[in-house]
Amino acid sequence: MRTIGMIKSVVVRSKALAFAGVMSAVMFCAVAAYPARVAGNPPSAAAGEPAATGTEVKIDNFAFNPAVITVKAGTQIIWINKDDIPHTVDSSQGKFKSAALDTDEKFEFKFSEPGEYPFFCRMHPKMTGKVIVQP
Ligand SMILES: [Cu+2]
Repeated sequence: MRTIGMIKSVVVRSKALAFAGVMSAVMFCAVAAYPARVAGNPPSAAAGEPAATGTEVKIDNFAFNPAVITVKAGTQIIWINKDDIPHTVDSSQGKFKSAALDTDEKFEFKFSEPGEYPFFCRMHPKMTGKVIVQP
């Protein structure tokens, strides 16, 4: 029947359009993320300290780096967004919550109590990390 043929072709065309939309969104993200990666500073392993004991967590290329950071109680952690898109830093336990951080914006939180503090980006919940606070 002709009618069915027409409906089918309309459905196929809208699927193709949706696919094209997704592809261009993916490509845009890839392009947007690229300059941030190139501009990223070299890791600062100053004073021969292991990288994971510093107090700065970079947000770059949709990831927290380092993802797990161990500090002494009383340490202030600074997260800095090096991506070209906004991210957040949210405690999984509701202990802290940043605003949306634009490029080069920072969020700071001082960890006074020993324990483990998982966190994530509420815009991209697959972005996760953890602060381990030792006595
Ligand atoms: Cu994010």
